[in-house]
Amino acid sequence: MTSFVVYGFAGSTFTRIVRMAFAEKAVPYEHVAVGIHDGANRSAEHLARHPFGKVPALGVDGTYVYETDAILELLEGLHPEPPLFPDDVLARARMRQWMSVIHTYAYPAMVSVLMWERLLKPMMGREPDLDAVGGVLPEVRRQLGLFDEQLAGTACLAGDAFSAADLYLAAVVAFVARTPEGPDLLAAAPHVARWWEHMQKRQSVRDTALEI
Ligand SMILES: N[C@@H](CCC(=O)N[C@@H](CS)C(=O)NCC(=O)O)C(=O)O
Repeated sequence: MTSFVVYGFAGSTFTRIVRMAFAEKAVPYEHVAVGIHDGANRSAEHLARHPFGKVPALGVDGTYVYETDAILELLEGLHPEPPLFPDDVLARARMRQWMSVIHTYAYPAMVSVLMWERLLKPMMGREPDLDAVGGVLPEVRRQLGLFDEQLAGTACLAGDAFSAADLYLAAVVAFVARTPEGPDLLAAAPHVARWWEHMQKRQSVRDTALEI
């Protein structure tokens, strides 16, 4: 049987996506902590797993796969049940669209700015940059509005079937919801709020929840 090792840390958005995917499929894996705030991601040991110094990386039978999207592809191929990638061609394209949107646009706004300023800096005893927060909020609202439009018509992000796109969105909305602005942001995106209520009941989301 294939053995898996997930290298990353609990607070990492992308590591959480991979861990949720393993949990959804009930596939066992070893989790090896690699932090980014202590520079462990830049160590020679980790660069051998992920030459760009990011987490997660996946160890699989003596080799490494990196980039969350690629890791999910591998997992889906080896463990197709329950599916995280829809069979329907349009739904699969929609899933890829939202995964890319979250990676490319939502993560920088919602995690790199809003979460960093509002959750992480205060946790480290540092003052948030409120100008940066104010500057990013219109874009966060706009993006939540796009997810809301999609979720107004479908139960899940890529359609009515649960998919990897829901894991991507869960990993960023989990942070947004915990910011001081979170309740107002979610009140303005009621379909996202309803979806998030459901998502929080999933075992994969509960098992990977952060204790911050
Ligand atoms: N493209 C990567 C992104 C991974 C990523 O950005 N991970 C963050 C943590 S959530 C990281 O490693 N940051 C460390 C850094 O940028 O130095 C993927 O899809 O896995």
